Amino acid sequence: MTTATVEAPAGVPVVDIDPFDSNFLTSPYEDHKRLRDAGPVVWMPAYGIYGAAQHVSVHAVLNDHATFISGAGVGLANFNKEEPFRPKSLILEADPPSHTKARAILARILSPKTVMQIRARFTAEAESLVEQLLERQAAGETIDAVKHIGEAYPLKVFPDAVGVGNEGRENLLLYGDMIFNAFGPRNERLRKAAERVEPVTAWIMAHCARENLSKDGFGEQIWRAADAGEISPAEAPMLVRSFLSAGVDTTVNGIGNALLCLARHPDQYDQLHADHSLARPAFEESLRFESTVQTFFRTASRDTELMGVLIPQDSKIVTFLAAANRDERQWPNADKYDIQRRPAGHMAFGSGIHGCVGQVVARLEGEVVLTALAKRVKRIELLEEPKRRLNNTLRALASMPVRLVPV
Ligand code: 4MI
Repeated sequence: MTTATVEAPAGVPVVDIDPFDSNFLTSPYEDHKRLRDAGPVVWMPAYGIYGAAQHVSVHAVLNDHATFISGAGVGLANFNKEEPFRPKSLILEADPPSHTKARAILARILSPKTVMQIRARFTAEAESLVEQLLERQAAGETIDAVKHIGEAYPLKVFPDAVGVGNEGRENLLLYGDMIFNAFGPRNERLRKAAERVEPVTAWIMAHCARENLSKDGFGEQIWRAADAGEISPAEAPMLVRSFLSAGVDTTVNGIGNALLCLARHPDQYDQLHADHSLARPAFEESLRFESTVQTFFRTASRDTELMGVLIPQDSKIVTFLAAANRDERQWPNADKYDIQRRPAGHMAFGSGIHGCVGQVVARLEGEVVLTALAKRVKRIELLEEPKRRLNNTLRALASMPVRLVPV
């Protein structure tokens, strides 16, 4: 569903690629290179939008939050012109000063101190999951690294930490698929995901209510911020919704993508197996190499110039986070997966004031899962070609049958 009606602005490189097309989403990396090589800022006639795919231009957009705002939506839709898919997020789809207030509350809850408190539990869950999977495999079951690790682990530890009960947690995956599709165009992919929007949204919003959250979780801490008058009682469920929106499908696929990288690069897995302290840098390199959130948009709040290109007020610009993370101008051997790399400055968590507020928890999950595997598994063998789950925003997997070769 393309709407190529807006004329190309003069002097801007034109790239006629549809970044929400199935072929693009299946293998985006050659098209990412075309986008980068066309220039730091390009015009994409398929949607009448600007695009940034080089590391330098993605960084420039994300670090000028006054010019490139989030309040008009961080997907293709311009909320100043069309109705949002759901009530706007108080943090993702907001600008200062209201963003600053919401951000401070979430940052306090998801702090390094919190990570110190949850670390032992997250580690124990990762170890017991790997142990249990090795037993099931020994009993003849085939392990699916997407379902049994990538999905199972975050669906256990994160809702536990937020304070959500066990019943119906699969709604978190359905909701994630929906909202991340909704950042793209209203295509068939979004229509399919949104078929179940009503029951799934009802489940999510019910679990944002105080009485349905445990007394010791992140969700209750939001409600205490409302008690303290930092936010209104109407805002509290909306901030809990941000946990449930951003905290599951992202780490599910971050872990899934990392496992696929390690299965496809056995020499790299060997290094991790020999030195467990590589778990954290391996997860980081996986985020660079296969970035979970592939794209986010901004909207120009005024006429502006970006790296020599004039951008009129109200224009949408898509930042290709995943393309920035493979930019050969930034990364030597950008297309090489190398867990020794330490890719500081990657864009997988975004950059600037909207940079992922949950990244300390995401990194903890990645680290402890990879550590638990590295200890008990000497090789991850792919039994079949993994299947992708195409999503307008996420680099996502549907299944990955593997054999975990025990030590
Ligand atoms: C980066 S992913 C993401 C972040 C925030 C929200 C959803 C997705 C939200 O709803 O606040």
